[in-house]
Amino acid sequence: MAERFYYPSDEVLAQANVPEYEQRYRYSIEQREAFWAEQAATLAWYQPWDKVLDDSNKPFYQWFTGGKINIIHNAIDRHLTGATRNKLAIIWESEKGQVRSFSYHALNREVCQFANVLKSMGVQKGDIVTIYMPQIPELAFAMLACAKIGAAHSVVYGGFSVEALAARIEDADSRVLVTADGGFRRGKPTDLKSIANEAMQRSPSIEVCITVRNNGLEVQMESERDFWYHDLQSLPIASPRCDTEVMDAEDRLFILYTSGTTGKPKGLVHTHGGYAVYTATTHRMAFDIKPEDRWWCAADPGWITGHSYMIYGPLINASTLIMYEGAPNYPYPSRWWQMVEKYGVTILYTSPTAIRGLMRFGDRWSARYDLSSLRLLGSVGEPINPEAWRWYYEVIGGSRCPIIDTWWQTETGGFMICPLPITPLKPGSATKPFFGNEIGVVDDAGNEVPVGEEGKLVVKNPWPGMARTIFGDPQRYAELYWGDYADKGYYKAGDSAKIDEDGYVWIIGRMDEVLKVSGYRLGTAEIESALVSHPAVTEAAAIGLPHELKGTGIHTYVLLRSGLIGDKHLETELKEHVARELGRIATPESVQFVESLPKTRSGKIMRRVLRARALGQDEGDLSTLEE
Ligand code: 6R9
Repeated sequence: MAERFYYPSDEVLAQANVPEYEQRYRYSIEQREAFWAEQAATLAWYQPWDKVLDDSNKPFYQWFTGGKINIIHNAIDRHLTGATRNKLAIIWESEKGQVRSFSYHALNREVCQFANVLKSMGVQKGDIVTIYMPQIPELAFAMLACAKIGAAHSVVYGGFSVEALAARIEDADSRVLVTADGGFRRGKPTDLKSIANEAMQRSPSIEVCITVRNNGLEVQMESERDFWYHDLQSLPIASPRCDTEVMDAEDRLFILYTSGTTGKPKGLVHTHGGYAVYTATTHRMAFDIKPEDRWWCAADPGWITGHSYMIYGPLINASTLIMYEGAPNYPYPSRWWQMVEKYGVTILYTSPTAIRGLMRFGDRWSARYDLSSLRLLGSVGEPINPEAWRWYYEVIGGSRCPIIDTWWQTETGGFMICPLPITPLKPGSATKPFFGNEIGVVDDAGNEVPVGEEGKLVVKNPWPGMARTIFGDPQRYAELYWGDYADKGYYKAGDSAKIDEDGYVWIIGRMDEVLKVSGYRLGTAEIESALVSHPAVTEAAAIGLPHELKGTGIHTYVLLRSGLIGDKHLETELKEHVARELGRIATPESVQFVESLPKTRSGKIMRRVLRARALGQDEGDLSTLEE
C-alpha cells in the first residue's frame, strides 16, 4: 500500500471543474444539505423542493421532497433550445461498422414517438416496462420514453437468458416487454426474441411485446401479443410530440435487478429527483465534463453503469456519448482504439476486465491509432490491479490522463469513492470519498478498524442517489443494508476494504455470496439454483476463484442424483445448462462432482471452506461444520 503517487499535470489542474478537494469536501460534510441543494439547483425543476433531506423514517430516506421534476426534462427537453439542440447526443456504431447518430433534437423525436406508442399500448404512470435488448439506440429510446411518461423501466441485460429474464418479468409483474430479434457478437447474430418468447411462457404477465428489427433473424411472433417496433413508430399514434409527465422527486424512475445473497434477484428502486442530481453531479465533477467532450462509457446499459453513466448522467450534462455494440477485440484487438481515433473520444470509462483483455494483446494495437484526444480514463466494476492500471495509464493514456477509478454499486446509483482529476493517484485505490459522503472501514460492532487493517466498508450518511428500497420488499432493504449498524445509521456495502495512512480507500472485494465475474455481478445462489434445475443434480455449490482476465471465475461443486456418474460429457452439459438458464457470463469454469458439501449444522453451505480448499489455504474455524 506504500505506493508512489501519480500527480496530475499542470494542464489537467488548469482546466479542472473542481479545482480544490479538501475544503470543499469538508463543506459538503458539514453542510450536506446545502451542498446538495446547490447541486440540485443546476437542474430544471417544475417546482422547487420543500425539504432537501427527509430522514423522518430511517432508513427510508427521501430527497428533495415536494419537488416536481422529470429526469427527461433535464436529459432532453431543456437541451432543445439554443445550440445544444443540434449537438450530437448519441453516436452509435455496430460491430460491423454501421453508424447511426442522433442530435438532441433527433433523440427527442425518437423518444416522443416511442412514448406515444407506449401510451397507446396502455402504459401508464407507475407501470413497469421490461426491456431486454442488445446495445442499440432503441434501447436508450425505450428507457427514456418510459421515464418521459412516468413509467418505470426494468432493463434486463441482453446477455442474460431465459430464467433470469423470466424471474425479473415476474417480480416486476410487467405487462409490456420491449425486445429485439437479436444483436451481433463477434460477427454472429445473437438471438433474443426466442429467449423472450420462452421467458414469456414461464412468466405470463406480459400482454404486449414490442420487437425491434435489428439482426434480421427469423422470429416467432404471436398475433394479439407481438408487434414490430418500426411498424408502430410509423403509425399516426407515434406522433413526434409528447408532453413530459410531471413527477414527484421521489417517484420511481427505474428498477434494476441485481444479484444478492439469495437466488431471488433484488429490484433496486431509483427515483427521478435524487438520482438525477447525483448522477449529473458525480459525472460532471469526477470526469470534469466540458461541452466539447466525447464521452464513451463502454459498459452495457443493462447494468447500473450503463444507466447512470452511459445514459442519464451524460445526457443531463448535455454530453455527446458514444455507444458501441460489439466485442472490444473484434475483428481485431484494435477495435476500440480505432473508435477512439475515429470519434475523437476524450474520456473512456470501462472495466478492469476489458482493460486486462486488451492488454493481453500487447502495445502494438493501440500504437497504430492516434489516441491523443483522450484526456481522462475511468475504471469501474472491480478492483483494478496495479499492472492493468499502469498499462491503461501509460499505453492508452500516454501517461497524460488521470485514471478515475470509481467505486460504487447498483444500490448507490452513482460514484461513492473516486478521485477527481486533480487528485494524486495510487494505482489500485479508488482514493477518497466523493462529496457529501463519509466512508468508514469498521468491525462488526461498527467501530473503525486501525489504519491499514481490513474491515467492512460502510457509508455513514444518506446521499441523493441511494436506492430507496428493494421493489416489493422494503423489509429486506432495511435489514440487508441498514440492519447491521442500525444504531449508528451506517449503510453496509458488502465489500471489505482498507484505508491507508493517507486516507486512501483500497477495496478488497465482496464479503457476501456475490461474485464479480468480468465486472458483472452474479450471486452464487443464482448459479446454484440454475444447476439444481438440471434433472441430474440434487445439490450444488458455487464459489469464485481468482481468474487472470475475468477477475473472478465461477467454480462449482455438484452432487448428482444417485446412480448417476459424473463424466466429461455431463460436465459440459451442466456448463451449457447454466449458460442457457442464466446467460453466457455465468458459465462455470469448472464442475466438480462430489459426494457431499461442507455445511453448517443449520444446513448452510460453507463456501468459504470450499474456497480455502481450492486455494490450498487454511480452512479457518470449522466449529460450525456439520461433519
Ligand atoms: C458499479 C457496479 C457493485 C460491486 C461493489 C464492488 C465492486 C465496483 C469498483 C468495485 C473495486 C471499484 N466494484 N466498482 N470494486 N473498485 N472501482 O459495479 O455496480 O454491479 O452493483 O457491483 O462491484 O464489489 O460492491 P454493481
